[in-house]
Amino acid sequence: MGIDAGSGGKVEDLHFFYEQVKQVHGRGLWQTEGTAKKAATLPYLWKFEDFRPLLFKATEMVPIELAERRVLVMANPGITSDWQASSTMLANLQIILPGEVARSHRHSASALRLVIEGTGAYTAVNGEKSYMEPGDFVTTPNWTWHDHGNEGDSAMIWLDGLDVPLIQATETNFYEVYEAEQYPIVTPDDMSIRLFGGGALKPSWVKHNQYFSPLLNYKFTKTYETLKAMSEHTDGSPHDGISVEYANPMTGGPALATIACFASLLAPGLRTKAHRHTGGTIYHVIKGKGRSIIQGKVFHWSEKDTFVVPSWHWHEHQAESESVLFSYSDSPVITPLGLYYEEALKEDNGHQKIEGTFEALPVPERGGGVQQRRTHSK
Ligand code: 1HN
Repeated sequence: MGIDAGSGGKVEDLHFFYEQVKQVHGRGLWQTEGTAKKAATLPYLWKFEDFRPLLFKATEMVPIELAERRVLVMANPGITSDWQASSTMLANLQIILPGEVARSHRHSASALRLVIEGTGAYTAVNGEKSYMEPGDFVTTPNWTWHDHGNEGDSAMIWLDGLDVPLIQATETNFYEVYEAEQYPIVTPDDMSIRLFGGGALKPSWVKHNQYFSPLLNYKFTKTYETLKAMSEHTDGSPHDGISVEYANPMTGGPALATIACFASLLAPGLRTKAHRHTGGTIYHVIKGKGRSIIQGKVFHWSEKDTFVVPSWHWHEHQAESESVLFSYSDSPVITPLGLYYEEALKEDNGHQKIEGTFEALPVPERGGGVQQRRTHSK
């Protein structure tokens, strides 16, 4: 970019002037990327079948004590940092073997789990264990102590969603390791489900003035049953099918301070109508097979795959078999600031023109050797 000498002066004078501005760590706004900067998040899809063998390989190669969490991140190739799925969020796959414990820590980032396979493992939050089963949506609110343990007899895998890039951008990222491997159990198992899992019934004596939901585990059996009951007498949203938000039962607000989470049931053969909205959204296929058209490109998905729809990208979904899509979005951050915009596609009966099919991008050479980051001594 750059502006050459206008009517105001000679080219040499202008260069001298720019140099003077540079010397005080300034820039002419017109010289910067500034407002012209384009969004970096690419619509992208990660196949679970590509990651699953690598997760098991990681269990042989990387002891859990070393990794703290045995996690493979799904890195969006449009973003220069090597670990983000979208501009504000992470999407990771975590594996934990029988008998293993992922030690206790806490951070100002909010986290969620969507269980993919296995049973018998728990997440403990501030001393309350919640046992996880496939399809369960589990919350780890910001600044709560949490550890995971697998008391079952098979490996357990789940999707981790976190808002770390957002928290880093606001420079409010704090992280602390607990002094012991596990935070003491101080609450009966699944107490939050007993207290707050009753749908429209909430305990009248409990005060919970927090930004996040007090419910630690939204069981899939209940979510699925609710979606199916709704689907008997309504088509739901033209854009998302029968779609529910995992709400904070005390306020009706989002499950996590910065992340809103949803489950959508798509009937076999259903094709939704395209819309676009601000806020990046990460989708995970709990069940089913189908495709989504994102900004004119077809993304084929099947069970356990994960994909990202960046902010302000047209998208519509088409289910081949009955499908349940889990999704999470940074909308709680942008909505209170007046930055949530939404638009339905008017042309072609609400369907995009198809301009191609998604293919994984080649992996760039990033250089660097094998790195192992950190250990925590016990
Ligand atoms: C974290 O705390 C977990 O608790 C998983 O399981 C992934 C990625 C970045 C930062 C913290 C967990 C994470 C994480």
